[in-house]
Order: sequence, then structure tokens, then C-alpha cells
Amino acid sequence: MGNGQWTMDNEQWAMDNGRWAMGSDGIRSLLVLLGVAGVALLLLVACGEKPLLYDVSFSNDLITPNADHVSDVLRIQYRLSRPAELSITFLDAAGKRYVFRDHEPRAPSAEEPYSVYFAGVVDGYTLEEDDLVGFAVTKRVLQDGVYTWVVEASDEAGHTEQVTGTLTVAAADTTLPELRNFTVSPPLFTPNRDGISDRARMNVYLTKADTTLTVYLRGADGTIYHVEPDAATTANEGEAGLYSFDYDAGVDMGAEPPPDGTYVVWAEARDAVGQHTVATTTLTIQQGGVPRAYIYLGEVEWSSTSIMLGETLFFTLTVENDSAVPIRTSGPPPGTVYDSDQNYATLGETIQSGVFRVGIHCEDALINYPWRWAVGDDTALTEDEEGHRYLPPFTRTVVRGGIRFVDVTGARNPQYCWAGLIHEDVEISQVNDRVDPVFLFIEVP
Ligand SMILES: [Ca+2]
Ligand SMILES: [Ca+2]
Repeated sequence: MGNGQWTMDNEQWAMDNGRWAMGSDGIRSLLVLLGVAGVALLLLVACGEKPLLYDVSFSNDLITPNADHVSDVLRIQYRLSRPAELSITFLDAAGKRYVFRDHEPRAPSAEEPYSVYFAGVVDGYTLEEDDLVGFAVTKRVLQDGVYTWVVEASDEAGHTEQVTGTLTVAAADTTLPELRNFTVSPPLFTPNRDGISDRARMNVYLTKADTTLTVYLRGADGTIYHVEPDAATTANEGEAGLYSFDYDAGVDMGAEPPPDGTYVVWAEARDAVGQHTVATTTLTIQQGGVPRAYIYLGEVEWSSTSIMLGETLFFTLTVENDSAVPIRTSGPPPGTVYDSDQNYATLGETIQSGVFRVGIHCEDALINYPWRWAVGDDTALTEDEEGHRYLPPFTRTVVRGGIRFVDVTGARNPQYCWAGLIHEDVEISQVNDRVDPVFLFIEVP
């Protein structure tokens, strides 16, 4: 039993090296080792050959993984004399196996031994009493109990050595950070600031406090797009409760959204002891993008700088959709002539969020850009099934309209009038505001 003898010597030496007194604990370890000799005595070292795996030690034989900073972590050390695949596993009293390291390739040890911290957390496993609905456990703390640890190395020739010992797990915080009811609604959206289906709402209920929650989209190529929680409707960070994510794909900040396609949406929770759970669903992005539209060349052609009261000031300009996103618009159509005491609302064309319209504003006007027009006529626009109208990507269209001045209400005459391209309820970008002013005189007879 030369090999067996060597195993015990090696184990004893390893424990000494790990500063364990060779007292009753060590003897108990050896007895356990002998008790599982059928499993443990797998060392197949040829006589005289240097062992593949040696100097194996656990810095403690007890761990209490509950994030109280006392005995939460131990250190595992080992050395390898040759390249090997390294596994670290635990066997419970019933022989069930738990994986911490699984056939991971390792180079031979350099001067220092390999050293890894172990916090009682192993690859996800299930218990009979589990009720895991809608999420999976990828990392889980060992339940309280006595385990046989097994450090095992296999070299390229298939030669395997292992060293075993015992570890007691006590006072473990085994409560899982459950992810309940992870949903995305709607499952398809169009983040392009047209006011229609621009946002997706993600909700998930986290059952455990002191837990980090992250939500992200993952593309087919592995690209990650993070989703920030909605502060107004979310439990405080780290607390248990409902977390809500109001997702605009970054478009509100002017960032290009993830490319159109279907994404897996991941919710991941990691608690203080290192347990990890995941839930997934899917989200499809269509027609995503940041709309960019301009008054072409910042140029407006005005019919006159001086008109008689009762006459009409006409303008002509070109709107350019300089983006890959359709630009939504609404009426009235180009060619419409307003009386100066009318506005878009009195014509029944009220503001719609996400719509682009050409507007004219004069200094004496009582509301902002009271006269507004669609960014194109029926020949330039496309229409979707719900009747929403769009200026297609990368197109230009001429917009003409007029205001008949029926009175002179304000103090200013002459006054400045100018054009704008308004993204309603979103913005009037600086470049589209106060475009090409005209100094207009209204002659009162
Ligand atoms: Ca502890
Ligand atoms: Ca949209």
C-alpha cells in the first residue's frame, strides 16, 4: 500500500503546511479519509514520481457563510507539478456532489501555490423542497452540514490524483434571492421617439435584501446593454421589493438603441453571501433609432418683409429627415393658411407627443409656435395601419404655408418672425429653433 501510505503522508503534510495542528481534528480528517478510502485512494502515482497534486490545504475546517464577517471565507491552496485539469468538489453525507471548480485547466504551479477563496458557495443545485418558479439558481451556498471536500487533478495522460478532507458548514444564510414575476411589456417596442410604443416596462420582484440586482439585454453576438432601474417606482437599491425598469433603449438621451432584433433580457441577483439567481425573458426592438430632422440648410423663403393688414405671409422651406428612422408628423397639411388669430389647436390639430411639425412664430404671438404644419403632404408621407403618418428615412420634402394677419395685437411692429421644426413634447433642438428670421412690418391702413 505504498500509494495509500503516500496519500496519507501527503495529506498530513498538507495539513501541517496549512498550520493545522495534527490534533484530534486532523486525526478525524484522516479517519474520514480512510472511511471513504474507496473514493479517496485514487492516487496512481508511480513509485518515485513527483505527485501531480500536492501541498493541498483548506485554511479552516469550519465555515459560517452568512456575511457577518466571521468565518465567512476560507482559503484553499494547492500545487501542481504538471499541467492539469483541476476540480474542487464537496460531498454531503448522502453522497450528493457539489461543484466549486470543475475540470478547469491549470498550468504547473510557480513559486507560490495556487490559492483560491471559498465562501461556501457552489454551482447552483436544487433541493427537494425548492419552489423555483420563473428563475434559476446558478450559485448557491452549501446547506449546513459536514462535507467531504475533494481536490482533484487530472493530467493530459488521464492520470488523476485527489486529496480529501472535511469541512463543516454552519449558520449558512441559505435564503435565496428569488426573482419573481420577471416580465417585459410590451414584448415588442419601437424606441424611436415617435410617441408610439417607445418604451418597455420591465418588472421583477426581488425577495431578499442586501442583494444586487442587474437587468440587461444580451444580443446574439454577446453584446450587453444595461437597463437602469426607474428610481420613481423601484424599491431602494439593495432592498427586497418590486423593481421597475422604464426602458427607452437609451434613445431619450440621444444614444442609438441596440440594433433591431430580438434580445434575451436577463435579470440577475447576487446576495451578500454570493448566491446568484437569474431570470430571463425576451424583448424585440423594431424601428429603433434616434430621429434627426432639420430645416434644410436652415433656410426659409419668405414671401415678403412687409404686408398689408389682411394679407398673407407665405413661407417655403425644406424638411430633411437625416436619419434611418421614420419621422412621425401630423396635420394640418402643407398649404394650409391660418388666420393670425387661429392656432393649431383651434384647427383641431392638437399636440401629439413624438410628432414633428413645422412651426412659425412671431414675437407678438401669445403661445409658442401657434401655427404649425405637417412636415410633408400625402405624396411625401407614408401611413401605418393605425393611420400615423411618417416622413421616410433619408428623405426631403418641401413645406409651404401661410398666415393671414387679420389684426395687429402686440406692441411690436415691425416684429421678428421665424420658423422652427418642433418635436412635440420632446424638444425643439437649438438648430431647429428661430430659423432664418424675417423682420416683418404689417401696414395698417
Ligand atoms: Ca460567518
Ligand atoms: Ca416608437
